[in-house]
Amino acid sequence: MTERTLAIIKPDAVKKNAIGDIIRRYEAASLRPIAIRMTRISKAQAEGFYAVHRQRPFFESLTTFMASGLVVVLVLEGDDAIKRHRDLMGATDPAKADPGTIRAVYGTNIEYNAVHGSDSPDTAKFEIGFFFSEMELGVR
Ligand code: IDP
Ligand code: MG
Repeated sequence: MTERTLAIIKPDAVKKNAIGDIIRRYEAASLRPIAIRMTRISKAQAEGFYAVHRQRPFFESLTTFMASGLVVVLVLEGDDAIKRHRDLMGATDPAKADPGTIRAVYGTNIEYNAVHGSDSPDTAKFEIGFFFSEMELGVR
């Protein structure tokens, strides 16, 4: 089934000059970018985006990290996009991610792990709407 998912190339991966290679990996996997923006997320926006994690011990550090530099946010569309994107990303902890996955290649540690991907259809809907308007998504 064709799905949409939200991807973020996090500040650590942007600083590693990995934007091009990461987007190439999406396209090679037939996860087509249908909306894309380079931006800087404020601390408050990061707190809203990661609200589900607000009770976690890493919340403060994670939201500071996400607001620490430029990010690239994208909507990817493709067959079974949510799960296939997660597979391409690899496990949350780059040390445990399968070899060749984006996090294995570009992640530094469990927090600075290069990329974000929605984890369910409901999450994808919330996360896409967080960054992109109906008009930007429009007819694709
Ligand atoms: P996910 O990004 O693989 O879906 P989540 O559990 O949703 O992982 O966590 C969101 C983000 O929070 C992770 O991508 C990572 O940046 C950070 N994070 C997750 N677990 C830890 C931890 O144990 N320590 C520090 N940061 C963490
Ligand atoms: Mg998650």
